[in-house]
Amino acid sequence: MLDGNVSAFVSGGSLHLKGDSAANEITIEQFASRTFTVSSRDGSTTINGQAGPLTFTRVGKDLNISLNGGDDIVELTADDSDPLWVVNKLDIKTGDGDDQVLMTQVHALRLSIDTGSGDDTVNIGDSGNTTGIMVTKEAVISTGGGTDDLQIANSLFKRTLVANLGAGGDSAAVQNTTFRKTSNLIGGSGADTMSKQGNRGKLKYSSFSSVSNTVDSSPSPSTTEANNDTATVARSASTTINVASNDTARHRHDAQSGLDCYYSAADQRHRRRQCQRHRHLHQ
Ligand SMILES: [Ca+2]
Ligand SMILES: [Ca+2]
Ligand SMILES: [Ca+2]
Repeated sequence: MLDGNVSAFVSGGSLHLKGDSAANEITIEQFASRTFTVSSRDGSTTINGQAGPLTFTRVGKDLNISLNGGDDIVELTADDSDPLWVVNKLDIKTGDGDDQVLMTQVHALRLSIDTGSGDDTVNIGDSGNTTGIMVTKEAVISTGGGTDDLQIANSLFKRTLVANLGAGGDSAAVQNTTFRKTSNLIGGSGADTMSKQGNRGKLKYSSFSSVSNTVDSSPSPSTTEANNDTATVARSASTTINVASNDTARHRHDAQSGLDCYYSAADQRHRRRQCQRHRHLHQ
């Protein structure tokens, strides 16, 4: 099958999700304590050979996600009033390919994200539109080679975060996030850019060629073509996005004017559902 299969099983109290070499796209939600529901994000990725969603109970330890090659997408999402809790370690490896790791309203004891090679995106806190993650102990993020984009917003790291963007001309944006212990953001080789705004605590950064004290909330109009691009428009911002057939466009929710979002056909099914949840949340 084009978008492959993710095998899922609980072992020793941990939920393991293992992708194949195809572009696996999954969403993980939690509707009861220690229980995770895994669904296909694109309608074609299967879970244990089934269309899904599938629910796994008694997950008292780790959430262990390894998606292997292909342009994978994994999203962990919940509502403000009821965050998604990982009792022990949230461990995500997305391997080769241009991957996306998306998180909103997540709590974890420990965090490890490794997106491997390729032009990867890690977006925690939906570009500042929602709460991101609270990590009680150590957090490590590595985006490896390729032109990566790391966004962290509205999050709390009770101990250290070490984030390394690896080789390539990467970008990072950190906003409204608290670091209780001295944390490190490392640009690595290549011409990397960083923007930061509204953070608390100590965040050291190194190997960035450009640092801004403002997270750009009104990006200039962008044109995305040819590759598997991702364009993100901040809240209340106005822009024009030209979306080619294989791209993902996301126009952000505007809390003042009400719901205003549209998405490319590639993941329209899931995105429409998420918009409805946001609408409900803000009413
Ligand atoms: Ca894969
Ligand atoms: Ca990758
Ligand atoms: Ca990189």
